[in-house]
Amino acid sequence: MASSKFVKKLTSMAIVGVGGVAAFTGISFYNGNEKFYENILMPTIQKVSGETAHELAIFLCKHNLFPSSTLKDPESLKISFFNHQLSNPIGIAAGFDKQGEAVENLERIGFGFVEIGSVTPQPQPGNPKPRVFRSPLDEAIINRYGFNSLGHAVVFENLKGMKERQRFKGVLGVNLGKNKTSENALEDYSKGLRLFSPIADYIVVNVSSPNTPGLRSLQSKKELQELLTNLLKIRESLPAEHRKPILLKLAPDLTKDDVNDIVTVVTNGSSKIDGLIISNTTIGRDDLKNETFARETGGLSGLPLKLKSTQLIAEMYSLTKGKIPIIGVGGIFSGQDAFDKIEAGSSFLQLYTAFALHGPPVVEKIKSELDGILKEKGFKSIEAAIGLRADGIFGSIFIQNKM
Ligand SMILES: Cc1cc2nc3c(=O)[nH]c(=O)nc-3n(C[C@H](O)[C@H](O)[C@H](O)COP(=O)(O)O)c2cc1C
Ligand SMILES: *[C@@H]1O[C@H](CO)[C@@H](O)[C@H](O)[C@H]1NC(C)=O
Ligand SMILES: *[C@@H]1O[C@H](CO)[C@@H](O)[C@H](O)[C@H]1NC(C)=O
Ligand SMILES: *[C@@H]1O[C@H](CO)[C@@H](O)[C@H](O)[C@H]1NC(C)=O
Ligand SMILES: *[C@@H]1O[C@H](CO)[C@@H](O)[C@H](O)[C@H]1NC(C)=O
Ligand SMILES: CC(=O)N[C@H]1CO[C@H](CO)[C@@H](O)[C@@H]1O
Repeated sequence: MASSKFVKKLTSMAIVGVGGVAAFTGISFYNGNEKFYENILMPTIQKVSGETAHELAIFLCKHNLFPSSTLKDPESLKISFFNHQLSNPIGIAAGFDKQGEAVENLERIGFGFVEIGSVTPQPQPGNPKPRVFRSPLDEAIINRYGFNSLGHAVVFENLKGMKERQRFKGVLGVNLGKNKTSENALEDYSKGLRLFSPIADYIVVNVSSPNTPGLRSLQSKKELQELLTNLLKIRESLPAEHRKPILLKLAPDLTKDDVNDIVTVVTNGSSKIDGLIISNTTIGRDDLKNETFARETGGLSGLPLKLKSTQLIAEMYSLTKGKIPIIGVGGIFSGQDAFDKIEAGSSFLQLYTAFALHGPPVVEKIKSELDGILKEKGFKSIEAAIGLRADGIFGSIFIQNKM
């Protein structure tokens, strides 16, 4: 039943004709399983540019054209997330639904929670195109979007409409960005915090992006301390029901000193945040097979990021003694990848690249594989496995300290 509805929707969509993509001639082959995506939809999507593929996927989501997942989330995957209960720990990472227009369909696809953004105060166009590159060979994406955003006002309206429809029952994160030309990161983030706190279940701020000049300086201890202390103060000034968890998202390209500084700040009284998201994309280009791809500038995600992000998770988990919940993200394609991130110290997970390259079935695949691994190893829940192998087993490859 879901499938015939999907075909009908796709047909009407083909009439609407997104970007002239005659993508859906294969509609009649659709039988509601992974094959439709692997053999028809995803290869078609691979033929258009990275950004068009992204727009197409957002279009499909926005109009609820991806069918609902038929998998009932296994009991073992249940986990509490701050004051909420998730039926599974796998969320969609920031950057997919930048404008907050696809939230409902993302939940129906089977994601346990949804993070939107990054959203900047004023609208901004981001970098010139092309700015998204895929390498199926490497199972990787490089992007240099540069924070294209419709801005706070539009994204807020999108989310408000979504709340009013009352279809979305899940957990919503809002990832805050700052305008490229903005001199004052705190001002941009505090605007975002005030505006989105009533509507979001958690808020994310970041300390790094590979594309915005001057960004890395924020990773210096004092600035980070100041930023977080101020944001937490602002949160305290909000009505109690609007005080939401604040999470900090980290880049994976940190020196040992950076890591120590961040740990000192995020565990210290007045700047103690509620969680970490590890990690964002990397500026590294290790182990890439596709040389054309490797030459593009921007943030690299997917398989080549996997180990680096797992190592930083393990390191952070150990240094914070497991006291700060971690959302693990970076190159999760399978149940084993998810389980590794959990054993390294993540309580929750997110993905982007696997979803972009393989479509919705990858979410069900990861969930059932993870359930299988937990059962096979005798874990009744995810909680029981968090951080069990945080101490050294994933190795450590810090980049050299700058000084
Ligand atoms: C095309 C693209 C755009 C992204 N945009 C953002 C963004 O706006 N804000 C953000 O915090 N992370 C962004 N990310 C990073 C992802 O949220 C995630 O941290 C990263 O891709 C690693 O996960 P993955 O290997 O599963 O893709 C983006 C990633 C990609 C591929
Ligand atoms: C290599 O990278 C280029 C640029 O992203 C891409 O167009 C091409 O499809 C990639 N090739 C393979 C085999 O992944
Ligand atoms: C955001 O960007 C716009 C346009 O680039 C700029 O005018 C503005 O000062 C920036 N900062 C804030 C806080 O809006
Ligand atoms: C902890 O935070 C306070 C400000 O809230 C600061 O004065 C102090 O230096 C910090 N401690 C460390 C070890 O950084
Ligand atoms: C992560 O990096 C991407 C570029 O790869 C950027 O768009 C995004 O805003 C960054 N996010 C954070 C939270 O650092
Ligand atoms: C998406 C976004 O705004 N990223 C920001 C991350 O943090 C640095 C430092 O404040 C900003 O300059 C970036 O713009």
